[in-house]
Amino acid sequence: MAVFTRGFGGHHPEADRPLPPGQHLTADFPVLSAGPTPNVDAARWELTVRTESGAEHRWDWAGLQAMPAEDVTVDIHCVTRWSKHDTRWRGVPVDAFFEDVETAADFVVAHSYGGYTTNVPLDDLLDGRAWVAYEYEGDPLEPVHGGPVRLLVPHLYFWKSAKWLRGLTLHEHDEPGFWEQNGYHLYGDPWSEQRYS
Ligand SMILES: Nc1nc2c(c(=O)[nH]1)N[C@H]1C(S)=C(S)[C@@H](COP(=O)(O)O)O[C@H]1N2
Ligand SMILES: [Mo]
Repeated sequence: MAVFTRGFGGHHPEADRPLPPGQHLTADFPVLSAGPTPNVDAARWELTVRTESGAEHRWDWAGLQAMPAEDVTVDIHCVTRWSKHDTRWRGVPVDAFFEDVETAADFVVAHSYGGYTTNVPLDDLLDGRAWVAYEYEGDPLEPVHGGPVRLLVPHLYFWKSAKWLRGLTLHEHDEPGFWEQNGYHLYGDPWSEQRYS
């Protein structure tokens, strides 16, 4: 029986891991915000999920902390062409916020404190592919990076990961958000370079 060894003895995480086309790796964590950083106190933070029929489901900071969180390590890809490997976050899978939500809608708009919006198909937020995140690299999420709470959707360009998350609204049709209304792609898959529409 043959014995197979994985790789060739060395571990080359940066060199071996493919990047989406047109991206380069960065070691730092750039801040990209379309406006000023809103001052969102965890004590007054709320997340509202609103269905197409107007039903609302609401969580506050204590409610969020009581939900089962995960530590996740993911790669992120900004449409401005930087990517970052192995970013570590703590957050609650978005699935948990939809457990008691009755909806026939297929699309979500994420709303932020400060007014930013971005659209994502509901399926892309479920099955453990997206998180409501509140820690980065073991520390509370910094305000400039979306603290106290941001959406994390690492498989899409990072503009979909709404900082200062305050709401997820359900829609029967795909409603373009802030950048999508300004020429960015409705979906934003980095692997097929869906940068602009
Ligand atoms: N509320 C809000 N969320 C946002 C943005 C923003 O301007 N406002 N910018 C988006 C863009 S274009 C990117 S690349 C990432 C940047 O996140 P970072 O500043 O933590 O790197 O946040 C996304 N989420
Ligand atoms: Mo971005």
